[in-house]
Amino acid sequence: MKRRHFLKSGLASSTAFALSGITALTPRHAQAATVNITLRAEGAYKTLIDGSSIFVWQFRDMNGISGPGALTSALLVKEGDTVNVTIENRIDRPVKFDINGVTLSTTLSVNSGSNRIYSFTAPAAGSYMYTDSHNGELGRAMGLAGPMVVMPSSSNNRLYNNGPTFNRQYTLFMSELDDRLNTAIESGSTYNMDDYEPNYYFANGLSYPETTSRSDTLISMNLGENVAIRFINGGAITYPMHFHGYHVNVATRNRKIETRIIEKDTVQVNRNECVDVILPVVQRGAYPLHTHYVPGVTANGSYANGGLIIMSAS
Ligand SMILES: [Cu+2]
Repeated sequence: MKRRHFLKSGLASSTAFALSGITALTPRHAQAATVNITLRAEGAYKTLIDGSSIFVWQFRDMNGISGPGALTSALLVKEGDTVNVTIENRIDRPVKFDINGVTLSTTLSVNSGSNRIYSFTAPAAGSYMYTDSHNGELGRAMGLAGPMVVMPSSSNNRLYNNGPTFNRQYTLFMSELDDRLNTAIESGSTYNMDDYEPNYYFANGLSYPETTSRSDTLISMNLGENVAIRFINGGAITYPMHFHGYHVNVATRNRKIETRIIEKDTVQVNRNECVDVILPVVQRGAYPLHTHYVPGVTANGSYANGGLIIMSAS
């Protein structure tokens, strides 16, 4: 039987995740020149929207500073900061901490059961993603990735120095999982990424309607504001993010400034890509924002779940 064609009937009730989020990521050490962070790479069980419990990998912030939504970690720094990230590897194979666009103090991996410090100077302001580059796509599919937001040195309401201003900002880390992969890894088996066909989808680790119960995945805005939304593709598929009710301007793609500003209602976020947009709030009301990839708004075939959030303007 083709299990992907088996549709569950009815909507499962919302399941609460244990971790609280941070609205618009308050800078963690606004004045500090040195930021020390410890992330533990570990296996954990994630309760999904339909009640199933799935083995995942995650980077967990050992200082207890969780990311937005249900993410267990997120880095928020200011450009120029000295950042020391200690990786404690507690999964069953090596991991290598990496940030696309950032040169780290070492390119060595961390063996299972060991720790290693990766240091860097916080780069130019923008949205980044940290990953495990040792396990590559499989590592990301299992959950070893997270957002890093670098704020400009001179401002707390611009995407970068002299860049577009915003009244509020949201970080939306998009990801998904294929539970067959997770089950295979849990049992010590292997999985061919060619067979990867995800069946659960997340914004900040949450599946709709969970996204409506967290302040950092329920986009709340006021008429006349400009809202910055940072899309970070932490998965292994593309995310065409579709807005109802509004058009947005793409400001940057992987920190590269978009020179031709075009109003869009769908923004393609490719694999390994971070896309920052500015949304001018031109009308009041509540509108969905979701991936246009249809399975992306389901949970194991059940609609409406997954990567769907609500924007609400008053
Ligand atoms: Cu739609």
